[in-house]
This record gives sequence, C-alpha cells and structure tokens, in this order.
Amino acid sequence: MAVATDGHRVRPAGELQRGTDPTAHPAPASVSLVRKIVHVDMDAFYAAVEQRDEPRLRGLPVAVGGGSERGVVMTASYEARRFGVHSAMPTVVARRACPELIVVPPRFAAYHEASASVHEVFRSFTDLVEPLALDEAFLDVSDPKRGPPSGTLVARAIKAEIRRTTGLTASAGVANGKFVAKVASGMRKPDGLTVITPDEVPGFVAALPIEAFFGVGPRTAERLHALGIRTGADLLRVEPLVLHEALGKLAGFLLQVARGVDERPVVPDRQRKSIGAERTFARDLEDRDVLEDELAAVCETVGRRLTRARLAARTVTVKVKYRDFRVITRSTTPATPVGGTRELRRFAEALLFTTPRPAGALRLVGVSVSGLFAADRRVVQPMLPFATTDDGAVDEAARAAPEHGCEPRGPP
Ligand code: DCP
Ligand code: MG
Repeated sequence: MAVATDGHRVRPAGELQRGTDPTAHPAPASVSLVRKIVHVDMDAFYAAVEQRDEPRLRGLPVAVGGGSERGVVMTASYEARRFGVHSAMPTVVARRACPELIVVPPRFAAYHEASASVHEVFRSFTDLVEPLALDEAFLDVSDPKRGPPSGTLVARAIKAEIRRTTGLTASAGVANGKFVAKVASGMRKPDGLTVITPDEVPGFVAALPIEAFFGVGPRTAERLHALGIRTGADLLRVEPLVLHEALGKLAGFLLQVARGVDERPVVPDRQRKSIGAERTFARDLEDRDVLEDELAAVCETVGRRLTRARLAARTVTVKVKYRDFRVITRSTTPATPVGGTRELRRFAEALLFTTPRPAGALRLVGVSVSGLFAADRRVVQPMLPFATTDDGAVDEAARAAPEHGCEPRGPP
C-alpha cells in the first residue's frame, strides 16, 4: 500500500460537514476537498494495560477475563493469540489451547483511565472525534488543531503521543472515508499504520470479502454467498434490484461503499455529563480511618480525570452501598466550583462523614462530579449557600444500577 503524500492544504472539515455551498466561499486553487479520516484502535487493549502495569506479564500469553469455570476471555495479548486464544472464548477452552496462559481479572478503572488519556490525545488534534468504544474512535483530521495537514503524519503523531502518554500502542488507518479507515486500522496490528490513498480506495474495497463490510453479519453474508457475492467487486456485478430484494435498505449503503463512496461525517460525541469512580471493598467497611483512605483514593482518580480534561465541576456526589445493597447518594453544589483533587476530597469527606445517613458497614463508595465546564472559562460564581444535600431517600435508580454504575458509560 502506498503512503499518502498529502501535503496539500485542505478545506476545514466543519465546512464540509455543514455542506456549505463551495461557490459561496471560493477556495484557493491549492485547496483539496479530500477528507482525512483516521480510525484508531488500541492493540489488545485490556491485556496491554495489564502488561504495562505488571512487568512480569510482558512478553507472555495473557488473557483478561473470568478465571472461573464459566469465565470468558475478554481479550488476549498478541502472545496468546498465536495459540488461537481470542475474545469471547471460554477461559477453559483458552487454557486448553494455551496451557501457559495467564488469566488475569479485569481492572475496569485502569482501562477507563487509559481510555480517558487516549481520548484526550485525540481531542488535542481535533474536535471531530467520534468515539466507538473505550479503545477506538474515528477522527476527522482534514483540518487538525495541530500537526501537519497530512492524514498520514497526523496519524503517526497521534500514535506516538498515545505511546508517550500511556505507554500503550495503537493501530491506525487513514482514508477519505470511515469504512476504509476502519478496515485499514486492522490490517497491520499491533502498532500498525495503514494509509489508503483516494485513488487506491476503489481497488481496496473491490478486493475486500463481503464479511468485512459494515452491517454484514453471518446471516447477510450467507444470503450474499447464495447470490454468488463474495467480495466488494461482486457487489457491483449483480443487478442492484436483486441486491435490494435480498438486503433491503442495506443494499444502497453497500453499493455506495463498494463504489468507494463513503461520505458519512465523523460525529463528535455529545459532551460528557459527569466523571466518576467507585470502589467495591473486599470486605464491608465501617471504620472511619479506613473509609477515609478509600474515599481519598477514589477522589484522587476523579480529581485527576477532572484536571486532565481541564474541567471544573459544579456538583459533587458521593454514593454508598450498604451490605444489604441499599444505595444512598448525597450531593453538594458548593459556592465555588471544584477543580482539583484536594477540594473534591474536602467536599466528599463532608458528604460521607458529616451529612447524616443510616449507620452500617459499607461495601462500596463512589464519587462523581457533574455540572462540568471548561476550567479555563471559570466564571466568578455568585455566593450560594455552602451546600445543598438531597433528602437522603434511598435512590432506587442507583440501587438498580450495575456495580460500575458510577462510571459514565463509553469513552469520556
Ligand atoms: N472486549 C470485551 N469483550 C469482547 C471484546 C472486547 O470485553 N468480546 C474488550 C476487551 C478489549 C477491548 O474491549 O481489550 C477492545 O476491544 P477490541 O476488539 O479493540 O480488542 P483489543 O483492543 O483487545 O485487541 P485488538 O484491537 O488489538 O484486536
Ligand atoms: Mg482494540
């Protein structure tokens, strides 16, 4: 695959996305309309975080997942993949395939933290980031905030910065559309970079097996095979009507993509509403000193994320879960917004130890901050009463929430 020599200037992506009439703003002759879409996907994400944090796991076959009899592999290090170990495989089967396999339980807080750092790197290059998963996103770098105006060079810079800030490797794909960028990012894993230039796109798509196309699951693939369609090129050989009859709406999209046309915009995620973390204790806790330490650790995590994202928060919420799984939350909206760990800890401690709540040992403590805004746009707040707390009623919604309910879902 050739590497793009796309050193020319581009038209701002925002303009493209709004579908602005190009004649209304005549562009200089050197301006290209080709979008530069990057798809980034971390390599063996959970397993890589484990190997980073535990040096004795490096270079060894590692699976992250349930070690029990009914446990399932969430992901495996590339060393383990050589034995055929993969995601969603029952752990017992994986151990049979690779007797040396080291199975470690997941540490979601660590993955969320690594994910937050990775997404911060993304946002430092462009606001047009569409997160797909904790370890994966599309970026439109047609008009990057920094770095050279070349998809290839920006992708290389993103990979380098991810490695520098997290110690983890990512693979990236670069193309003029999302579909090809995503397929490309998977082609040279781990630590790969694959660039498909606009003139290579039609040939690239023609050669792909239809299983690689968005929306083609095993069922659809079977139906297409029955029509003699196995590749992107085959899609263009059949009567469009036949394809429509077999696939319905999906046919139109597949045909477009097979022709190398994929203009779907990168849609940035809506603003995150809260940042939170929580800890479930190995044994239920009642002792104030121990609880204070646990609370401090949770505040440290939340405070760090808040600072890293350059945000401040208007509201602090503490959540506790009792031995009988009752969940209670307490919130405060201080006069001055909270911008760091120390302030956060002060308010969280007041909520946990000063505000009345039922006595009893706790199995979980969580802290979250909401009412987020950019810290550098901090405005002077009018003086409000020191704290407002809720009425202490049992929070039914939170009770029904899963263990990691305090953690915002998806990438920040
Ligand atoms: N994951 C999971 N269960 C699955 C698949 C994935 O819990 N069935 C989690 C673990 C993965 C993470 O999601 O580390 C990211 O998924 P990927 O599909 O991107 O897989 P990896 O990043 O682990 O490997 P790679 O992208 O290098 O193939
Ligand atoms: Mg991945």
